[in-house]
Amino acid sequence: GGQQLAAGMPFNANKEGEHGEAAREPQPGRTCPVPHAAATGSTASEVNASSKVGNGTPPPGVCPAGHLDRVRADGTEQPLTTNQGVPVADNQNSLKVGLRGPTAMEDFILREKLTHFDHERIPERVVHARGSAAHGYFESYQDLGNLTRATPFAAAGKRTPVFVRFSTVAGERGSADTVRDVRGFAVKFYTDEGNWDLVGNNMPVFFIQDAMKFPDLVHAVKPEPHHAMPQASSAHDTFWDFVSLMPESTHMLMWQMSDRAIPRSYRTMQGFGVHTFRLVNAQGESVFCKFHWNPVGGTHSLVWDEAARIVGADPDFHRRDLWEAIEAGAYPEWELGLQVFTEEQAAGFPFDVLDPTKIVPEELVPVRAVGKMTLNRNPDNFFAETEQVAFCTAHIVPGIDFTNDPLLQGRIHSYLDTQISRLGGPNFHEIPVNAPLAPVHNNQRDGVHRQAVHRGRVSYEPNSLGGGCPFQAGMAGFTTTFHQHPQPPEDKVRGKPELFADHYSQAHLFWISQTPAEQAHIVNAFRFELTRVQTPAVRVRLLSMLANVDPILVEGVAQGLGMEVPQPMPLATDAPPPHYPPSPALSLLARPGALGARTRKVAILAGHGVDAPSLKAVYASLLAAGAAPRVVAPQLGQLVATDGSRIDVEISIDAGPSVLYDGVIVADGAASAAMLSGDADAREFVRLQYRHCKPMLAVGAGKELLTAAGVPPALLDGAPDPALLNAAAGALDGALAAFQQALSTHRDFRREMD
Ligand code: HDD
Repeated sequence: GGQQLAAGMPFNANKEGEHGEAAREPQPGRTCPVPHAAATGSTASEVNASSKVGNGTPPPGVCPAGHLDRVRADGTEQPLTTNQGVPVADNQNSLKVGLRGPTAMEDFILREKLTHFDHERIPERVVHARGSAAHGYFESYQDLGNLTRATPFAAAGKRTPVFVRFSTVAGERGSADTVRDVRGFAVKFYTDEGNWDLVGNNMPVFFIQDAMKFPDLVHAVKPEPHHAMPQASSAHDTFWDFVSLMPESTHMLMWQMSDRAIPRSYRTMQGFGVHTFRLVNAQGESVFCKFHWNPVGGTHSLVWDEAARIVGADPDFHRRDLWEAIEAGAYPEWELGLQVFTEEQAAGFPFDVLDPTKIVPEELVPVRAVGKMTLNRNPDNFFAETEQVAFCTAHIVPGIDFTNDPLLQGRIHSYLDTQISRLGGPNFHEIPVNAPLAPVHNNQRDGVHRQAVHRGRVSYEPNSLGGGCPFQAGMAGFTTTFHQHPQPPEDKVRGKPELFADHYSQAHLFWISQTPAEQAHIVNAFRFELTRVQTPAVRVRLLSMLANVDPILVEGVAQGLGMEVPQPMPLATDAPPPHYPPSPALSLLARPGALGARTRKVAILAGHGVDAPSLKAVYASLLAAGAAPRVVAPQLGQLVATDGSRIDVEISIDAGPSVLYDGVIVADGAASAAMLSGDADAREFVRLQYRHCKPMLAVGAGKELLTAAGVPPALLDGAPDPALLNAAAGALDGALAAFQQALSTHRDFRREMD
């Protein structure tokens, strides 16, 4: 069966034991012992599969989230109290006038408890309500002082604590993780000179060019207002009605209909700052910059059928993946890449760098890796940290500056503003997870739930009674002041620059940069979404937009809808469109990553009469490679092997269906194979693994299940599918190596294109 954690070892050494959770071993004399699988010897199925990966040893250096220590609460061995600290002797019964009488008004204990409970919820985020977060640090590879004076880049090896929240956009707080959607990728750097929030997405462009359209976009994509459907989905009329009237959204739609919108994991998606920003050095010199987060684990996605099934099988799929990887010590990592270019270079580009619907192709400006972010500590409390964290694009630090991108300009207002209703007032910066590590001194005062206790009678500036303090940072030799980059003044105007009107060239660039399998997925996604659209005219209009992107794309989509390709939508500009050569970096397959087999979930399907030695060898080999194997069988309990030994089943097929695994190994043993072949759920399991292009390995007799599931026998016998393997139990080594190799590339779409 599964390996268990050494008793008493915390899951993650970056996070000390918690009341009721990580107190793995009851201390002598404890009055509230906590049961735990490892400590109590309960079945392996209660232990997270991924707890088998890594040992949770933290890297040296920054202790993430150490600044939250002062507010961490721990009830271990403490008596229950009211919020006023008054001991509570009876937490079961309200105070009544006689055993069968009414409750006394004076029962302040009951009333306090109910009142607090009644107000437990706060408004969810107006977008990006569903999310998961973790602590970690950013480490700079070098001193970037020539480009920026921002302190995270001040020296090679310098570490800056971060808190990162990933999210979907459209769904409500409790919606499923694997829906087709853009993912938020928001990073809060607690820098020496204040908090810097890089509030990005997993796609480098956006739907709209001007913040003026953001409320319209969100109203269109959110559930329709009359019946509040559909949840967490863009596949409905109002979304496609809006975007089909907004040709500037075309490029983003290509990304959103691609596999980027159904990532395998938060750990395997890129992040982008989207806008062009500025870097400013200590001399006040500035360059333009685009921010990229590249996952060390590579970019991997789900396939649509799988994503849709995971919504049911595990709505917390991404949340769980992130949590488990960190608990297991397999810390997710991203390299920060910069595309740096000058204002003069930008003037020569065939697009406007202030237009957030455009990328700067990597062929034009290479991405330079400047540091690495590591997430190595899960939050202690979801509400206190993940829910209350407030990211604001306005939060920049000396060395980073805005540009005039009209979408960014609107965001600078919106994020700060929204927190005031979401978090209940203007003091949200005092909530521990939001509070900067840098000291805060100013004359802002009061407001709901003010925490700071300001001393003295001076709360204005200039003052002489307070010695002029706090003084402007530019005075007294302070160099840490924030300089706005100078811009020449122009007349006020509502409008857009001419280059913003090229809506299709980069959509075409994206299309021609995809592999055939990725192109097929894009066509299918458009078909799916537009089939859900009830209004034919909206479909026609959207097709007329796609007709400007690529003929093969629009024909594929039209065919799936049973429609003719309409006339292309009139262009918004007469200027000849720029021509872009394909950009291989835009394909997900360009980044297989360095994860190898680590943290990949592998099902080992087995039944009674399984061959124990080869199953154990497979299990040990996967564990050694850092993968997370699980023995999956038709039902829980123990399997009796051919040699009479017993093997723990870790999860049943119905509780751990195929879509939750990155690959499958069917164990050897004639009786086991026969049992599984006769089981409809087992057949469906391998059929889906096959269809979802996942690595499969049949050991010895296990091949029978693959055949019974309909895997073409010709493919099984030496045909060229490197992810479809079978091997005799005695000759496993080569097959296991090939299986792990296949795991590292995640899935093989050639099977799908066959
Ligand atoms: Fe936004 C949340 C990313 C355009 C207004 N946005 C939010 C979050 C992310 C993004 C990741 C969640 C942060 C978290 O985890 O708490 N948003 C983007 C990106 C955009 C973008 C990459 C385009 C490049 N957003 C955008 C515009 C506006 C907003 C144009 C308004 C003018 N976004 C908001 C918001 C939210 C938000 C309403 C909701 C909750 C919050 O801010 O804190 O203010």
